[in-house]
Amino acid sequence: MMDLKYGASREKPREDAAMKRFRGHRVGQFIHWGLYALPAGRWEGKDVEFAAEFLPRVAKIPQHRWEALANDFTLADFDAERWADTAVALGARYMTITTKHHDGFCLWPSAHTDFHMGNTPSGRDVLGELVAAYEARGIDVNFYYSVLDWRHPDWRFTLENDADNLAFARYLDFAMKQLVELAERYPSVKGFWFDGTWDESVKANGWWTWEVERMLKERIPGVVVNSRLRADDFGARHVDSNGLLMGDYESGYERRLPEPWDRSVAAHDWEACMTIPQASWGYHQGPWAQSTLKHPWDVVDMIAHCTSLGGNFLLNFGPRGDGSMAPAEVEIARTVGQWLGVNGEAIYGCGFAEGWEYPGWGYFTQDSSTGQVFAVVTREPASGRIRLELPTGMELVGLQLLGSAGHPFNEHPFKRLAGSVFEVDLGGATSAGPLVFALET
Ligand code: FHN
Repeated sequence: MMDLKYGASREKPREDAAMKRFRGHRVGQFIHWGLYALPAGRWEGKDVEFAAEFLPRVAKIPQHRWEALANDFTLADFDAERWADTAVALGARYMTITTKHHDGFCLWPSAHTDFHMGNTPSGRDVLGELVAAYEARGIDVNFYYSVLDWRHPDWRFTLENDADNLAFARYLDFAMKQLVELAERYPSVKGFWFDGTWDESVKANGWWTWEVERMLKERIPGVVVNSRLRADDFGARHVDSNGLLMGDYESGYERRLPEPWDRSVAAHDWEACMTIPQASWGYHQGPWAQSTLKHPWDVVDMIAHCTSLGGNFLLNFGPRGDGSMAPAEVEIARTVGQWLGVNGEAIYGCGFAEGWEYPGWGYFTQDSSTGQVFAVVTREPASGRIRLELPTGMELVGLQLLGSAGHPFNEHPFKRLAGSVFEVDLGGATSAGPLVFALET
């Protein structure tokens, strides 16, 4: 083991109450909202087929024109309560909101820049309103913060000379002040989700990422911090030079999930984040994004996939420029949430089912407190039958289709094929979306 000053702070996952709470959530709502929601991927009449939040870079928009968007950010249809209702409809247990994205615009009235919500026509503290609305519904709020800042004069991608070093030291000081401000203004925040930390400049300052984590943990007991913040003494990210995870959970799964049979990921906490359209986080009005919205059952599949490997799933929403949620995204939230309303037992508080092999037709999940195992059938075979392979030597005593108490299906649910291998005929089982069975063993 190398002696690292800024490496991982532990070898095993955290087991305190705040971490267990985060782990049990399994389903979260990510929100990307900022000035980019106004042009929504279109500039001077032309659709820019790239993530909407990258519009100022991709369309090479002069800085003064981008900043002028703040005058149009009137919040005409923004209602934090309605956003929080969408999270409830989705069945989300936590929400992660972009306090500042790469363009530097802040959703709270920061004392350290003038590029913030307080200087828009309404002057409202959007972040404060969201924290209040979500917490009133029992939903934890986490803050996304982009360390990368395209607007700040002291930001550097690389550090080529002393002048760069000096400028970047000022930048890190500015970012630290903003983070202290966020922690002090909104002390009920449950987690910080860092982004924009991949550039050489940040990697050369692993000490700062370590210091940020320490500062947040000192100010907010139990706060949960993602691995993406961290770099060690040698610039290794997420995982330090000794192979240990930095931060509290691995946050590298972005618009991708681990292979469903890769049980190695279940050794630590992790979270995958996912867009609803193919590739935009901020609201993109063009057909490029709107024609690729995911089907709710794909989302359910991904939720079960993550749960089966002990990970959380953070589904992104991109509210529109007037502050309203996009109706198509609200609809997806409702359908996924209805499924969770019936089958959430197999998701919330559940994780990796030790000893159960990946079955191909879906996933096994296991309740971390009761030990109850569930089979989530997201890909029903054409045969209408699934092969249930239990850990060797285990007996299947019965099956209960969630949400179907009294359904005749439960009277003839399975037959033995050999040893601990059983077959379940799905014929006759009806449900809105993927079927879930609680297994009695
Ligand atoms: O560039 C960003 C992107 O806009 C979005 O915020 C995602 C969310 O994980 N993170 C970055 C890319 O890694």
